[in-house]
Amino acid sequence: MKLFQKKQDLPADKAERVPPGQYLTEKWPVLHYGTVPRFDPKTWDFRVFGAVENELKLDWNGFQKLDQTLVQADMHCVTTWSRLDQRWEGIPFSKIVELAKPKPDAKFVIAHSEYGFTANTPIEFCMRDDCLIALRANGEPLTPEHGYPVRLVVPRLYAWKSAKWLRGIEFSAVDKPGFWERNGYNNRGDPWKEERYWGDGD
Ligand SMILES: Nc1nc2c(c(=O)[nH]1)N[C@H]1C(S)=C(S)[C@@H](COP(=O)(O)O)O[C@H]1N2
Ligand SMILES: [Mo]
Repeated sequence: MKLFQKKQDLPADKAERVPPGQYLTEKWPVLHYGTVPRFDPKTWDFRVFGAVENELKLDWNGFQKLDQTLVQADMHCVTTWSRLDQRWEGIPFSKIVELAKPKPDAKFVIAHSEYGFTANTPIEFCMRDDCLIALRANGEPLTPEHGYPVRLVVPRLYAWKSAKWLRGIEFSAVDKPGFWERNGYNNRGDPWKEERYWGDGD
């Protein structure tokens, strides 16, 4: 098996799942800015805040006890690799919505991760049933490089929105461009529209 496969070399059922300008990879590359944070279950907490009826603050035990789901989804990185059929397990985003009750003016979801990393996403991409806060990937707990203990997964957008080492979710009426969005990446990042960098699709 080649590590990277071009779209024209794939069977039709796979080729149609690869967005324009992307290659398929069998391995799972690691991509992020900065160093991998250490996880301490005693001090870790998860906050849901902003434009919500019920702010939440959960410790590691409380977070793990939330009902979990399994999502199979493709993953597309703006650096042009795509992986098909990742199997994610974790808390469905709808569970966060059910508990926190975003207000009607909440139009954006801001993911907050370790070291102040943030990523902004229009709320409609998080409201789809394939969005979750993952604890496991492909049958195993997330590895430290892939976001342990938890990461956001927004399959419909480029993977930079899928914030690793997630510590909180903010609902917001106003958009707040995140780390990559302030550093040249597109504010929305729909792979099917090739919204890769500033100016694409404007
Ligand atoms: N906290 C944090 N999460 C992050 C990033 C980052 O720099 N910091 N990079 C993103 C980018 S650019 C990509 S492509 C994906 C890659 O996920 P992976 O390393 O699990 O493949 O993580 C995203 N999540
Ligand atoms: Mo990326």
